[in-house]
Parts: sequence; structure tokens; C-alpha cells
Amino acid sequence: MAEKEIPGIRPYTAPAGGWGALRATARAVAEQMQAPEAAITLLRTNKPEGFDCPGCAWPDRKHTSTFQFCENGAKAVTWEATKKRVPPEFFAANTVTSLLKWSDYELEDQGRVTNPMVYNPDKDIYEAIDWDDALTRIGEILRAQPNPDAVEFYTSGRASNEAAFLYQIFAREYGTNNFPDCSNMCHEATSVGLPESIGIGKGTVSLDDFDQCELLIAIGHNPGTNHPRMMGTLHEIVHRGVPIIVLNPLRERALERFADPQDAIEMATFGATEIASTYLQPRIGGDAAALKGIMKALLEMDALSGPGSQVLDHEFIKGHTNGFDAFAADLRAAGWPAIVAVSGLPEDALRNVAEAYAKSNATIVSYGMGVTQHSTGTQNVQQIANLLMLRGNFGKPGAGICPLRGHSNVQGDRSVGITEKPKADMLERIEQRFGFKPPSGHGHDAVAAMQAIIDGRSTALICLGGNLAVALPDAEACFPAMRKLDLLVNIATKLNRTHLLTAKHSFLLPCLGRTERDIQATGPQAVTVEDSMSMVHASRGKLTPASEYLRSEPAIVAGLATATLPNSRVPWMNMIADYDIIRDAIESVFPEFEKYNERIRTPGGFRLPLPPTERVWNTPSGKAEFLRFTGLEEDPSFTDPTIMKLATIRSHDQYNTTIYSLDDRYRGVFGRRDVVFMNEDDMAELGIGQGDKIRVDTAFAQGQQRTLGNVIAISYKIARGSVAAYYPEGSCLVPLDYIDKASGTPSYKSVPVRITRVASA
Ligand SMILES: Nc1nc2c(c(=O)[nH]1)N[C@H]1C(S)=C(S)[C@@H](COP(=O)(O)OP(=O)(O)OC[C@H]3O[C@@H](n4cnc5c(=O)[nH]c(N)nc54)[C@H](O)[C@@H]3O)O[C@H]1N2
Ligand SMILES: Nc1nc2c(c(=O)[nH]1)N[C@H]1C(S)=C(S)[C@@H](COP(=O)(O)OP(=O)(O)OC[C@H]3O[C@@H](n4cnc5c(=O)[nH]c(N)nc54)[C@H](O)[C@@H]3O)O[C@H]1N2
Ligand SMILES: [Mo]
Repeated sequence: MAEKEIPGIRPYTAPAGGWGALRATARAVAEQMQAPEAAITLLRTNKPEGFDCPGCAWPDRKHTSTFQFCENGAKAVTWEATKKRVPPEFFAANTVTSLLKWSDYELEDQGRVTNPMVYNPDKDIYEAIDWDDALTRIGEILRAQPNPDAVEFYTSGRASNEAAFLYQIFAREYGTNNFPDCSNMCHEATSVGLPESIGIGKGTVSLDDFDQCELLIAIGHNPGTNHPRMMGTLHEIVHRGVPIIVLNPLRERALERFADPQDAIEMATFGATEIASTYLQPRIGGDAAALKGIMKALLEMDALSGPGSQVLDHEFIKGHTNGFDAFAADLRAAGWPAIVAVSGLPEDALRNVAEAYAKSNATIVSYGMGVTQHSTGTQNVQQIANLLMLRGNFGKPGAGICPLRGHSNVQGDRSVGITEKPKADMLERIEQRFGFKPPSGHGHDAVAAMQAIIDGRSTALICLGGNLAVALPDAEACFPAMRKLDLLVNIATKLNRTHLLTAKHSFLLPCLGRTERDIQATGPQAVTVEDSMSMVHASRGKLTPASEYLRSEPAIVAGLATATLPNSRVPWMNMIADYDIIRDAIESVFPEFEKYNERIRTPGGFRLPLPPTERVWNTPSGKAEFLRFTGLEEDPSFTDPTIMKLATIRSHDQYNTTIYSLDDRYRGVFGRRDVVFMNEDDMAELGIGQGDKIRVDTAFAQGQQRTLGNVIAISYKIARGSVAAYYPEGSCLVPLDYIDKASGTPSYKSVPVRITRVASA
């Protein structure tokens, strides 16, 4: 196919990282920050007396290393520490109806919200309101709701442990377990799948394990963009001679070639490091089939091997696991032709992975949204655990499972009680500590919360951060439903669309960000967060707050609680005066936080217990469980070969629903986001040329169909039968109930679609 010039589409041929990344950082600082105080804060990111980077949940070595350069961490910090403001005058000049026409990028780019605001429906604008008035009115409205279970308490994963803990105590004393949470759209498959397999819903590796691993298998994540500090680790292990096998339907530049900005020689010589030793491109949704193929090959190799040279770790399987025989029988029954067809990978490629895996004495498997955001997300995660169990890769140095968490404290929020399915022992300890009886019935996760709002069962929504309506799929169903709410409260740093989907009563409460000083009655306070590897440490902001009216998240939650629950048993104001008291309370409800205040005062903090690292399995059988994925297809209702699978993915210049710019440098897209990435052969077969206008129609049954129009096709190195569009633009294609039944996670990465050409470029 002759290449046409399409505006904004230019192949990117350089390695990821390198000077391009440095230039992008300098630009982010220049565009957003007030020099010099704010720019200097960047140097305090992830330092012992500094703040935790809001960018991602990848850990840092002891928080004492020299400044780790990271382009997207810099963007996250500068975007928060921006000099731009959204004062009351802004709202006075722009009706909510007019703001709804702005793009997500334009809304957030206005800067930090400075005052508490209340919506005035007569004028269709947000107006400034005193904190006390706002809190009193919210309290009155909350007390007037039909029942506590008609209120949804959403949490986004930037909230600190202290804020999240107070928030769950508030909601439970109010009387509900409705805790929709961003992890319901993210790693819920991990939180549900891994406890069944290995007894805990978290990763088992530490950074030290990366120093000792002999093989890394990286499945369905894009660290060059989303976990950029991981690139330093990948760079190191490649230089140690460790092979990295990637499974990703798209070629992601940083997983191919990367120039480490921390590496002076690489920078000076314009050199780069090849990251993946093997790059396999399964079809979207083909991971379980690929993993089953790899494990089947291992079983076959083991059957041929003699005593002493066995491929499987039989001792581990016998001593530590359950369910092996049925699991192995299922693998033996799976036919190679079907594995090849569904995974989209040749048999010999899968056998080669098995061989590399059999050679390694210590393997880590890392994974992200490419694994979890599928209708079989939970089972996909469990296949990864199975693969590791076959060679005893739990509880030994250099080995384990590494889910790449999303938001910088999403894991911590769950550790301190943000869960819609509370365990009895936690509830008992809450009652012991605070003297009220928390509800025990299961509440709503994110999708269930929105379904309750759509049906009118839920009448109020409080959001501790985030952009729930845009983060959830299916705007067509969600946006109108938001307007039926009686109460909408958003605690936020920046303006976004969820704030504009106003209810009968709507409030916007501006809070401090991570980078800012938090001073309470007893002096400056630090908060704590937990990274992807279960390390808990302190974070202390240094910048002057964006406005004198901002309050900290813990203070806002305590204010809401006091206003709503006049007879509360909880000493809210004491806890706000001194966050050590919040941490003491956390420790009394969650024993694994013992000596919390003492241990966060050591640089680097402390690690929460991870029993699988000691080969202790907190499952009902007391063993790690081999859990089967029956069949190979993730959704057997869509096997018609004309149906393709669409994934919604992040560009390099976005943070979830926050769009920093319209560029996606490493994928060669500049100044636009209206693209659908397609395989060249699929395009040829469908008669679609580079840059042609297309439409994407879902292949769901009548009534469930959705369409994405006004997009162009771009040829990209993506597996056949697979297409990709940006999140959130592509979210309109995902029906709200197309979810992983086990975890409730929307299938954002695997929508059955058909593509038609509308007009030529
Ligand atoms: N700069 C930046 N950093 C971030 C974020 C951000 O938006 N911007 N978001 C944060 C959050 S909340 C999260 S959860 C993480 C997300 O981090 P990632 O997990 O990296 O998220 P995505 O970009 O959504 O998708 C990851 C990859 O999945 C691949 N993929 C799609 N479908 C499949 C499939 O069927 N199989 C396989 N094997 N791969 C597939 C895509 O090609 C893509 O490379 O990043 C966090 N960090
Ligand atoms: N189609 C599609 N949809 C997806 C995904 C996908 O891959 N594809 N990924 C899903 C995933 S993994 C996730 S985690 C969700 C993300 O869902 P959310 O967590 O709800 O969304 P964010 O875009 O991270 O939220 C951004 C907003 O958070 C607020 N904010 C920023 N910092 C702070 C702070 O310090 N405090 C407070 N209170 N507010 C703050 C700002 O107002 C900002 O506008 O989206 C999900 N949606
Ligand atoms: Mo996420």
C-alpha cells in the first residue's frame, strides 16, 4: 500500500526515552510551573523528606536514590503544581452547559480549582460558597436521603491512606458499604483472582527480586508511558543479560528500544538498549490461550525429561499446591491448532517461550491492563499464577508475580478498608475502636454503583477524586443518569466532566495535592501511601498551596462526617489535628500496620506482610491453587472471523482521563486522537487505506450496539484481528455490563467490533 501523507501521522523511528524525553520534561515545566519554587519540587519527588510521585505506583529504591528522571512523573507533578487557576470568576463567566462542550483536555488545562463551589441551577453556573455552609448543606442533604445504601462513596487511587481510611469510616458510620473504587476498573481481577490462587491479592516481588531474576515475562503493559521508572529497572536487567519476553498485541517502542536518560554514555552517544529479547504479538484477548500453550509445552517437555532433569518443580507442586491433576488434564486436552488460532501465535513461538522459561531458575511475570480489562480478566491473572507455580516461582529470590498497579496509592486505599465486600474481622475491629456497628452487607463496586444510579436506586454520589463518569464505559448510559442524582459532591484538584454532570445539588470541594504543604493544628503533616510492591512510606508536600481556601482530603472528609453525623462516635477533629492519631487508628483496625508511626519514620518506610513470599498460602485449602481456564476463547459468543477485537489504550501524553496534549510520540501520532490503529493486512482485506475515514460498530446483539464515528484508520504493528483506539474516546463502545463477571471489571480491552470504510483520506 502506498504511504499517503496524513496530517499528524509520522512514524517514530528513535528509541523511547533519550533526549526526546528530556525535551518533553523541559516543556512540561515551562508550560505549567512557576519557576523556581515549583520546578525545584520536582527534585523532591520520591525523596525521604519529599512527596510521593503521583504518577505511578512503581517503587523506589529506599527513597534515598538520586533524583530519578522520569518524563511522565514530571508531567504528573507539573500538571498538579501548575500556575494556572480556576477561580470563581471563571465559573461566573462560563455556564455549565457551555463548559460541557469543552474537551476533557481544555477543562483540566484551566488549572487548579481555588474555592469551594456550589451549583446554582437557575443561573447554570457554579458559585463560590463558604466551607462551613457547603459542609452543613451537604450534611443536611445526606441525612435526608431515603437510606444509606442510596449513597455511593467513590474513591480514586490518589487518596492517601489517611484520607481513604477516614472516608471508609465515615461511609460505614453513615451506614453503607457502597465503595465504588477506581480499582474496580483496573486491577480488580488481581484483587479477586490472586487471593483464590495464592491467598493474597497483591504482587509478591520486590525491587531486589529484579536484581536476581533470570527471566522476565512482561504481558499487556506499556511501561515506557505508564510506569516509566520501571524502564530504569528493565534497562538494568537487560545489561545483566536477563532475557525479557514481551506479550503485547501492539509494538510498544519502549519495550523494543530505550535510551535511559540516567545513562550518561547512552545519552552522549545517542545509543539505546534493546529491551525485549522476544516480542510476541498475540491477538487481543489471546493471552489465556497463549499461556495455556506455553504451559502445555512445559508439561510435554516434563513428560519427556528424565529424573533429575525435570522441567516442572514437582516438589513445590506436591508440597504447596492443590488441583494440579485436573489442571494438567485440561491442558493436555487443549489442541494445538485451536491454541494457535485463538492466541494468534505460532506453536513454535510458544514452545520457545516454554524453553526459555524452563531454563530460568527465577522468573518474574509482570502484567497490566492488557491482562485484567477483559471479560476473563480474573482467569487471565490466575493463568499467570499457574505458570509461575509450575516451576515454584513463588517464595524464592528473583521470582514472583508483579501486577503493575495504576494510581500511585490505589493499593493502599484497599489496604485501609476501601472495599464493598468487607471482611468480618475488619468490621469487628472498627466496632471495637470506634464504638459503632458498621454494616456488613455487600455494597456496590463501580459498575454496580452506576447501574444503581441509572435505575434510580442510588440518589447521591460523593467522589474522593477521579472522574468517574468518564472513567466508566458507556457515556450514553452514564451521563444522563448522573443528572438524575439528588446530590453530587466532588473533592478534586482540577475541573473535569464528572463535575459538570450536575445533580439537583452539586458541590465542588477543592483539595490540596501531594506536592503541597499540609498544615493542621499541631503543625505540618505527612501522609502515607503504599506502592505496587507493598512498601508503605510517608509523603510530605512542600509547595505553597494553590489557594488559601484549599483543605486537605482528610480534613474535608472529617468536615463532611461531622456535618452529616452530629452524634458521631469518631473523634474526627482530634484525628485531623494530628495524622499520627489517624495512623494509630489504622493500626488498631489493620494489625499488619503495627508500629505504623514508628516505621514510617525510617527512610523508605516498611513492607506489609506478603505470606506467599514465605510459601504460606492463606487459601481455604492452605495451598496455592491451580485454577483452570476452561476452553480458550475469552468470549465464545464472538468467534465469527469478521469480528475484530478492539482495545482502548492510553496515549503517551495522558493520565487516565487527564489529557496533557494530543500527541502520542512513540506511536507516531501528533496533534490528534481520532485514530484507530489497525494491522496493514486487515486494512488491505477491508479495502481501507492509510488515513481513510472509518466507522467502528460493535458486534453486540440488538439494543447493545454502539458506534464510534469520525475516526481514521492508521496502519500500525498490531496483531491481526486486533484494533486499538484511545481511552476515553473509545469507551463509548463498551457497554456498561460487558464485564468480567468475577471481578466486575469492564472489558475495556476487548470489544468485539466490525470496521467499515466511510470515505478515503
Ligand atoms: N503516564 C501515565 N501513567 C499512568 C497512567 C496514565 O494514564 N498515564 N495510568 C495509571 C493507571 S490508573 C494504570 S491502571 C496504569 C496502566 O498501565 P498499562 O497497564 O500499561 O495500561 P494501558 O495503556 O491501558 O494498556 C497497556 C497495554 O495493554 C496492551 N493490550 C491491549 N490489549 C491486550 C491484550 O489483549 N493482551 C495483551 N497482552 N496486551 C494487551 C496494549 O497494547 C498496551 O500496551 O498506568 C498508570 N500510570
Ligand atoms: N476505556 C477505558 N476506560 C478506562 C480505562 C481504560 O484503559 N480504558 N482504564 C480504567 C482505569 S485503569 C482507571 S484507574 C480509571 C481511572 O479513573 P479515575 O481515577 O476516576 O480517573 P482519573 O482520570 O485518574 O481522575 C482524574 C481527576 O482526579 C482529580 N485529582 C487529581 N489529583 C487529585 C488529588 O490529589 N486529590 C483529589 N481529590 N483529586 C485529584 C482531578 O480532578 C482529575 O480531573 O479509568 C478506567 N477507565
Ligand atoms: Mo488504573
